[in-house]
Amino acid sequence: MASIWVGKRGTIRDYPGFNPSVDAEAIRKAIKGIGTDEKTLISILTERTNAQRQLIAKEYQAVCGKGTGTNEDALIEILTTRTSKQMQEIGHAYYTVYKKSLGDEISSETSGDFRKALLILANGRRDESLKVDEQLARKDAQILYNAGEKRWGTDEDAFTDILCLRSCPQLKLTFDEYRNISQKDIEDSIKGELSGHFEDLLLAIVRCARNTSAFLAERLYQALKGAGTDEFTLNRIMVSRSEIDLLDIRTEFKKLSGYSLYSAIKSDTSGDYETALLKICGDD
Ligand SMILES: [Ca+2]
Repeated sequence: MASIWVGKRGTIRDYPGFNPSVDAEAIRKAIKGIGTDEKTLISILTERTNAQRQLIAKEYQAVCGKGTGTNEDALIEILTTRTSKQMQEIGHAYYTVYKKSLGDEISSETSGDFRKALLILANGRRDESLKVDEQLARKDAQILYNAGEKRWGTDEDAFTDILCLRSCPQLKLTFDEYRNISQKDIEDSIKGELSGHFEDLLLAIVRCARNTSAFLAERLYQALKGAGTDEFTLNRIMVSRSEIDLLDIRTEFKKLSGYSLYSAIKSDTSGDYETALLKICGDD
């Protein structure tokens, strides 16, 4: 499948770009707690390397073993780390496979401000230009300040509009301006003003705007640490980022944990599963 988003910081070369079907499937699992049957899934993923297919099959088992219910963390992760163009392609893939629009599915499974923000992200409406506008950053920072810290209660829509629509470089500048105006970090204000999954989503957007690879490294760290392994998260990130920025994620992971992703996977997994993951990881 052709994609303009061929990563230069990936570890796997046999398949270019990202696969919207993989993401559509992961979203489906996140929303419904179940996937399609494994055979259908594997056939969707024929462009994938053998190692990747093994992982996806394993992921399917991990999710199906857990039963139903929306996995908000996975939903948040996918919707905050894909580009607008990718989200549009995921939406098409979702419709092709499930005969339902992604927006309708999200609407039926979520609610309130969380739903409103997810729908903007799912529609791929975030500005993707690399140009930044200092005046706009100051204006948005002031709007965020007025919508939260400065008033009693919170104007949630103001947070949603700015955080879901502005480009990542623009947001970074806005967060700097926000600090000047409020003497507070935007993350602290979000924690103080908002709550629940909506808070989690906006915090994820802030972290991704600052450094998506570091955000995903943190997710991997959480998936691997302690007893047991969150295979759904581990596999999803390894497969979906292997052609995009896994080298950067590896670097961030080492910074965060003090040890390599490779060694963490090696000590947490075994057998064919370990071999498949390590192949995707590349090396130390
Ligand atoms: Ca307030």
